[in-house]
Amino acid sequence: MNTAALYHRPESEYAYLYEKGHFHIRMRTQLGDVTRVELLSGDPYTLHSDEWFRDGVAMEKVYSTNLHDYWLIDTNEPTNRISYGFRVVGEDGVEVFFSDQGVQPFEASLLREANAYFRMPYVHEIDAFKAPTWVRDTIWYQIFPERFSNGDATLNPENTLAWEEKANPGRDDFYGGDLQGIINNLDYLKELGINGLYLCPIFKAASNHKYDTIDYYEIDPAFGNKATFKKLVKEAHDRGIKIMLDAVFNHLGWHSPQWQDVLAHQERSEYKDWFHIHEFPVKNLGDLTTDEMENVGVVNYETFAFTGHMPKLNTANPKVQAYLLDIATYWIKEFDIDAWRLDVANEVDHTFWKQFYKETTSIKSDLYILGEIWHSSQSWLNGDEFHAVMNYAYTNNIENYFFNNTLTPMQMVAGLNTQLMLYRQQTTEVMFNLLDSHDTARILTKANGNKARVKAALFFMFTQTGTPCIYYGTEIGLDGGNDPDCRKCMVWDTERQDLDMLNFTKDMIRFRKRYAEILTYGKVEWHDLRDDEQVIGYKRTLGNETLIFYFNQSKEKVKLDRLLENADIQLSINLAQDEEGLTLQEDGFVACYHVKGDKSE
Ligand code: ARE
Repeated sequence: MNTAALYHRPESEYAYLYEKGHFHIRMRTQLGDVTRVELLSGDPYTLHSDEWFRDGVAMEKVYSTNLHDYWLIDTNEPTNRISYGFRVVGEDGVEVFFSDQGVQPFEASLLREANAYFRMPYVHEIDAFKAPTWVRDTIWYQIFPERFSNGDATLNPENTLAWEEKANPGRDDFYGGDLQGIINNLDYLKELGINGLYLCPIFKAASNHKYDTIDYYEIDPAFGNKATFKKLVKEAHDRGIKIMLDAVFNHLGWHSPQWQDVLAHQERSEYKDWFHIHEFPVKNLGDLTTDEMENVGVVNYETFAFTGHMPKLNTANPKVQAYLLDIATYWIKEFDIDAWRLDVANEVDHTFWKQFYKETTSIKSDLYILGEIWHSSQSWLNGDEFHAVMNYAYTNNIENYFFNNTLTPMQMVAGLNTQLMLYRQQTTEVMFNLLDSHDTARILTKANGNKARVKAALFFMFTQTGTPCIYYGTEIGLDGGNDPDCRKCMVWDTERQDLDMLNFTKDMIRFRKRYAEILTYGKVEWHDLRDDEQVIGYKRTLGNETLIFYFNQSKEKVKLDRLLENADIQLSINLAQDEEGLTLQEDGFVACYHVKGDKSE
């Protein structure tokens, strides 16, 4: 047995309170190296008693990656005090005791050694990672406000182009999208089936994307005003749709009064410590073009990326903290928003985010705090900063399998499981799963126009644990390359919408809602990963209900196994019933619903 591969860490994603009475303990072993793991646990104050030596309880091997197997047990200790260790049996028959003191040959005498055990001295519910429960049932829709719908042409900024005037929008184009345009289409969104709306920034800013904030307290005049926004929130809430705004707290915009004051007064500015300025006079880049601004290289003040017009805020400055926290709480208190998406979240200090979490959730206990982080994010997901992140690191595996063909089925599953094992179960349940956004090429373009692959990848994502997001326009067949091409105007002319895709998206969202319980809490079993054929078969099981899925990305049709004989097909593409029974055509998938026991249940 490779004992060096044994891993566990208390008070982490390896040992945490999932919910009252359910303490999750995970243990990691080298892939294929261990046949059995038992948990030996009990109240540390009963260690002397004979009952302590009751047999270990078998843990279940729940996930595997390309390197490790992960074992899980859902346990509980009535006194909330837990000492525990692991009896590990290797494929080679070697038996060890793995505990706080490392690895030793398994000897009964060891078990009486009080300090040998991992400890959860007292499991406090108040310490547990808590995520707002409404998020688990949310299906998100992301809107880039400038390009969704022009509802009030009187607000059009100067040089606004006609809607869809350019097939490929330019970086500095304006098309007049606004909040009224969103209000006008809430019934469209309701009918689509989404119940969460993520709006890219809407506060006053100079650009069409509004990530270069001028005034966080004002709605951008091209988008509308506070009255319109208040109406948008109410109309959305009336339709059961939650609202998430975009907080750009890593930096301010060039035209913000604070930065303009620095440019005017330099070292005498009252805002000089609001930023990271290395030397004065601060370089005035005001006359650069957008492209020049976005590639200024290293200047004498810190910026987002090398974007000169986005000076980085000093969020360690108490005045900046107070300013930003007031903004964060203002839009909750005055407009009843439900969530904040935090821009460039990984480059703002943890100290500030801990304050942010405390202040905002004290006003709205079920606020959803979503960090924009493109990589593994354990440091921000311990329950005192964010509830979740935009789960690019997880969904990249789906993209690499379905679109880029750089992963086999087994490699994709290994990548998904690697990410899943970084977080507590309750975190995974509210992760924001997306396959594209305003920062990436659109999935139809990533799939080189192969709609069947887009449907398969979306459906695959919709059947995983975590809350899925549709980027505006995906449902009607919008394509687009990297930013700014991924920000085309929404197509409202039904003659030019892909209605097949629209109906599929509605069916997929209905499917997700119908089976929300299984798709959130159900056990995952990969029962058919055919690396040589690019076929994936897996099941989600909860209680006596099982969903069975097949995805065939090969160019051959695949005969589906007997599992499907008495299944009700719930949603499928490219599924054929022929003399051999059910076969799945290339680039297809099927979801079937098979209840063990009484079908009428
Ligand atoms: C401009 C250029 C882009 C360029 C970008 C960064 O147009 O081509 O990639 O600068 O140099 C906003 C506008 C963008 C504009 C940007 C700067 O929407 O159009 O882009 O301002 O003017 C990283 C960050 C991530 C950030 C992306 C853009 O980690 O936080 O870069 N995303 C947020 C917003 C953006 C917004 C900003 C930040 C600035 O969502 O819309 O941009 O407020 C890999 C890396 C990621 C990287 C990602 C994308 O996956 O792992 O770290 O994200 O690529 O580049």
